[in-house]
Amino acid sequence: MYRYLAVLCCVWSFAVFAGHHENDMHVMNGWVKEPLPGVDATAVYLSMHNPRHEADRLVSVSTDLAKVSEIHEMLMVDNVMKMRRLDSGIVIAPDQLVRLEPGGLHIMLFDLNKSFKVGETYTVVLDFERAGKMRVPVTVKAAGGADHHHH
Ligand SMILES: [Cu+2]
Repeated sequence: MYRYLAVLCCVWSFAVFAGHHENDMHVMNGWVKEPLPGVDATAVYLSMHNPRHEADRLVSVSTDLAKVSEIHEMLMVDNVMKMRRLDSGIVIAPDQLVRLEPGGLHIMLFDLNKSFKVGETYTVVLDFERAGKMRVPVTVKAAGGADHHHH
C-alpha cells in the first residue's frame, strides 16, 4: 500500500513540475494574502525546492502588483514578533525545500497597484542567482484567521 502511494506521489510531482526544466528551481503553492482594509501592503507566500547539486539564492522579486517588493523574515525578538528585510535574499541549499509562510519568511508588497480579488491568480517574478528569472502564479486568499501580520 505504501509503495503504491509513493508511486502516485511521484506521478503527481512530475505533473506539477513538468512545465519546468529539469534543473530549474521548483516553485509551488504561491499565494498572496488579501490586503486588510485600509492597509496598503500584503505578503506573498510560496515554497521553493532546489533540485540542483549547487546552492541557489532568491535575489529579488518583482511584480506589477506593487511598487515595492521585498524579501522579509519574521522573528521573535524579546517576545515581540518583528520583521526585517533580507538584503542578501534567501539561500536554498541543494535539495532543500524552503517554505515562505505566515509567521516566517515572506515576500512583502508595499504600495499596491491594484485591488486584490480573492480567488484570482496574479504573477510575481522571482529572480534567482543560478536559475534566473521565473514567473510564478500567486492566488489571492482571504485575510483573517489566526495569522496577524503587523506593520
Ligand atoms: Cu514583512
